[in-house]
Amino acid sequence: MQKNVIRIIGVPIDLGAGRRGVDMGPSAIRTAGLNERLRQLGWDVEDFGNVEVPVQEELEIKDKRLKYLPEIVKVNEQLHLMVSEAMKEGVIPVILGGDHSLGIGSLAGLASDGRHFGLIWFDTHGDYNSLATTDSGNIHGMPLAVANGIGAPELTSIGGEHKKISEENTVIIGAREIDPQESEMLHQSKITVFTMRDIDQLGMQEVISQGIKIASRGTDGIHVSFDLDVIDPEEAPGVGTPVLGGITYREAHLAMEHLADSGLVLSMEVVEVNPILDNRNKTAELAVGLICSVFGKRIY
Ligand code: B3U
Ligand code: MN
Ligand code: MN
Repeated sequence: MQKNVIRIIGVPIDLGAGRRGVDMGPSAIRTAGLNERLRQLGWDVEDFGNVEVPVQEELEIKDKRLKYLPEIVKVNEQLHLMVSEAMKEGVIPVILGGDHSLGIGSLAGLASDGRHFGLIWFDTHGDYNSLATTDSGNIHGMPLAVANGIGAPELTSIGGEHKKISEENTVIIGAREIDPQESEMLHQSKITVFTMRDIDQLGMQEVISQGIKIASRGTDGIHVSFDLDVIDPEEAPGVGTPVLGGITYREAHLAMEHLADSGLVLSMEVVEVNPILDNRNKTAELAVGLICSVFGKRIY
């Protein structure tokens, strides 16, 4: 077990998203100084570079209801192997996106070797669509469903036929835009959803405390999947899908600090940073700050 090692894995993919640009996310996050900042916190950082992703201009969409399916399968098979390897070696994978379709591979990698992890999914969206419910055909709207065994078999079978998450230990935080059928599917599951309304009523302090309790009950630790679009576009303009009414910079950091205090974080991904829409790399810098808060940065 190498307890003090963080392994960076970039996934420059935007094939799962409706809009171009989040493929530049890993580069923007690295440019914002991630590796150096983590080293200053005392971590050994090894950067494994990027998973290879084909260029969108060279591809054609074969199925409009599952856009770029074969390519997304290939990328996620790679990512699954890299995350699985990192976990085996006892290092902490930090995955830089890229669109949220990469969650399919990261969760499959985490679930390898029978690992039983809790999941906290920060997102405006439910990411719980499938072929039966998607309007867009964009696979970044599907990873949570896929991880729960719902969706195209090419996707659900990555890393094996089993479900990759335990619904009882899965929590969405910050939801404010869920499609009607997606909402029905989520209600039928045992996934806990804390919407923006819940955060307004209870406060982030209470929501993250409950979230950590749910995600840690009987599990080996917690994976943090952070879609930057959960933060209000005022503070995080550079995201794939900006939606008004998100969590604040301060609420996001508070949540990350509680996760750090829990000592339970196994791994993390930050996704949907879109440098094209960003303001002087502000959103990528915010992403770096959040990762540092999870991995031990203290104000005082
Ligand atoms: N639920 C919609 C929109 C969406 C999901 N994730 C993002 N957007 N970023 C869909 O396309 O499935
Ligand atoms: Mn997402
Ligand atoms: Mn989202």
